[in-house]
Amino acid sequence: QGKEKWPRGDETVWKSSIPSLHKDVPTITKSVVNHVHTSLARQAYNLDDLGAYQAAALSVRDNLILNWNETQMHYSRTAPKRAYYLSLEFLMGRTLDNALLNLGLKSQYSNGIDKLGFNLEDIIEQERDAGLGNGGLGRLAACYLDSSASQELPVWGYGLRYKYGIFQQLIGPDGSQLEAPDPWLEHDNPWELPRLDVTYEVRFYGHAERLDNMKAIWSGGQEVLAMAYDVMIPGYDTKNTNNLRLWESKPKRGFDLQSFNAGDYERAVESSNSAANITAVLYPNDHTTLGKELRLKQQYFWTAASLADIIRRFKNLDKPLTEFPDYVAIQLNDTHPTLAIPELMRILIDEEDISWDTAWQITTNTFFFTNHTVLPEALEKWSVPLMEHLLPRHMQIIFDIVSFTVEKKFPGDREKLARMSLIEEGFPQNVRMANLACIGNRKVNGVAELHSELVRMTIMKDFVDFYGVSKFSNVTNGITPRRWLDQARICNPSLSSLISGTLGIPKATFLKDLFKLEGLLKFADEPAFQKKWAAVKQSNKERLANHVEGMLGVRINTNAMFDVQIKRLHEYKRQTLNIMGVIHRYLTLKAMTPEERKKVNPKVVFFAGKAAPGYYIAKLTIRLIVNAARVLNSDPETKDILSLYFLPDYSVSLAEVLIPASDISQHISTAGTEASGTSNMKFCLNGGLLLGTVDGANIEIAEEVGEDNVFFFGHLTPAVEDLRYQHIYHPVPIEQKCPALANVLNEVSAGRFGEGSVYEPLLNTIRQTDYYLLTEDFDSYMAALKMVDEAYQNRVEWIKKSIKTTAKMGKFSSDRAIQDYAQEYWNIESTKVA
Ligand code: B1H
Repeated sequence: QGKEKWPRGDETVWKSSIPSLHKDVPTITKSVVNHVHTSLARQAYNLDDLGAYQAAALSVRDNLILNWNETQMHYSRTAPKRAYYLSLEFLMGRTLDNALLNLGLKSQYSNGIDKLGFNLEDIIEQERDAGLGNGGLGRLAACYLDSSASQELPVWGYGLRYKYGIFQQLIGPDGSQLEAPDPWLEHDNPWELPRLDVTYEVRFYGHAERLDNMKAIWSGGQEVLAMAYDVMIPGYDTKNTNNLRLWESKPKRGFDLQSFNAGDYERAVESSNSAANITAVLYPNDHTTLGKELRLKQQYFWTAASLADIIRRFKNLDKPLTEFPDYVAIQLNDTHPTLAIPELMRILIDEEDISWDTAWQITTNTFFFTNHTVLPEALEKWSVPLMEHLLPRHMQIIFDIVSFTVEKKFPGDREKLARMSLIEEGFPQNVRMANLACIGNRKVNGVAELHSELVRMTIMKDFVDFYGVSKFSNVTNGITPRRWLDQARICNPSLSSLISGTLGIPKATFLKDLFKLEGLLKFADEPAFQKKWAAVKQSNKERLANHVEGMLGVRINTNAMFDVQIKRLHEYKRQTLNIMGVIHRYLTLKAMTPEERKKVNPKVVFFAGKAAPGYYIAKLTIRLIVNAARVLNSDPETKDILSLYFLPDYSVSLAEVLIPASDISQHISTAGTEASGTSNMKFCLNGGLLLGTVDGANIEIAEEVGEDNVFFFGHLTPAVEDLRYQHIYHPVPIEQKCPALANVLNEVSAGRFGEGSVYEPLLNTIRQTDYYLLTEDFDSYMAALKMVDEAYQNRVEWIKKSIKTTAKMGKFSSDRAIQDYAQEYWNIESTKVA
């Protein structure tokens, strides 16, 4: 087919018919109206905001497609080495605003939409978030795609097209979290292109018969189809537009003909339902593994389809497979895609007739592995019987990997072998995915300096001895300044315009080189600049207040300090510590005279975040926050100086309103538990100060902005293990250890915030083992909060800290992070589309 002459027909007709970008206002309005009339089959008289959004989105999409086409053509022609980012989660959020900013067409579209009688900011709000992820890990993947495209790097993402993304969170009458399905595709999704012609067959179950030469034949079982959907990823200020390919599962045939002919219609559609189920829903269990067969099916389905696609593209180059690693680098985002390792081995050995050693050579030179957590409950293990049942050939290959690698090197050392083995002994045996990921990769990295050190010292210690330390390194996470600085400020005067005006450089300059923000340092002491800086923060607080009013129907005091903790609910992140601190503050205020209370600076505390549906303790924490909020916000003595809000259904687009409005944000994980954190960077980039523990990327943020510009508290990582040991073997009653916290627990228990007995299981986690060390850190936490209060009293000093914080965020651009990966790991280069 490729050898045919093209275009077919009359070349001049083709050439003169190629569409061009909608760039100027008349062209834009024309294309929007065109989509209203044709794509939507509507007209001016029956167009609402949703319809206007859809038409505008389709018009912007036209532009993206043209750039996307050119980019892909350019990559095919120049055949550069490419990198692929395999992630089970891409937490993209909304697209319209981001696409307009990256295309540099926001003001043109705003004018055009205005002319048609709509308001761009309003129609932007019509878009549903693409919530195909749980939290930081998924949002990181989205930031990395933006940075790859913006830096003109040939990078594609591969993921799953879940029909339902992260669940919608509702708050029930008793204050508990309720879950509802996320209907993100209900209004159709203009940002994806179904590729009916890009499909692969993926096999499950069946049997694997070994032949000689280490080969085998895998046959039988169930076959399902993977179909591609392409999502265009526009770079900022460049034509380069990369691709995110998401797979949907489909039955190979509509229904099973044999059962159908036998008159058993239910059975006939059963198998097609089971195929469609694979990509039905995102697993919402951040940081825990359930060992569920459907999840393993998701992982294999996705890695098999992605690898087949990557290999097909490589084969177009007409190179021998031994050169595969020269043209392909594959980054594994956590252990979720680890099956790609035995899958590539299977393809090379069974289908391509390559020897085991050469296949292993190719495989281990292709993959790179990022670890995102050292928490034991998050380290994936799959039971050997389940693997044997679902993926019999892969299980054989994993056993072969064991005998050809680790066992060959340490035939004697049984203990070391047991620790390093891919197989954990037990009933049943388990496959340790982190060990497999480590052995099958060129490089392993953690996501912040401390975390990478912990990876080397704990979960990968034996492998460091085995391979040498150079295989293990660090790439500190980053965030895209396009979404998290430029776009997060949709109101005027926006922070990015203020920065651009002050530095006298165009926005694009510092949005592409975030270190340029350092230029702000010399304005930090200028009263006029401080005033403007404070005005931006104030207007963002007003915007948040309006948003909350729309959401909850309450009016927030925007003269108060805004204190924000927004992230997944988890014991290690210690939202419980925060809420206990808030209650302590409340009790302290209640004990004051009215005169004393008048001197207190008002404060509003915000929480937002989802709990995994089965995570009982995390859900109790939400319930306590919501019920405490009801008490605090209706107490006439204190509500003007302390109020509390739990904002339901936290999402990327809610974060975009919350983050720019914060004065102080909290990142208070037990030391050594939060691998990096990325919202900490987003808050600081927006001039919010940080209250946190000495953990994850907090440490590197403090290194950049200086310790006097952050509020640190709590025990350090090396102390944690010993403290836990003390709690188990030499427990001290909480009344003795931390009377202030004991008092708070007693008040909760006594029913001050609704039926006390409900909270007992939560309170007992603190009273008993206190694994996350709340009793150890509470006093220093309260001391840190006091320092925050004092610092906020001196507003000018606070504003200076805020300016200095933003100025020093250069390091945390995901552009820096992605350059690290591109240069140190993938060995790929930028290639600009002319
Ligand atoms: C992070 C996860 C995670 N680490 C399992 N690990 C999941 C693990 O569905 N699962 O099975 C989902 C997510 N997520 C986060 O990654 C870290 O906790 C953050 O500290 C870090 O900033 C983020 C990005 O590296």
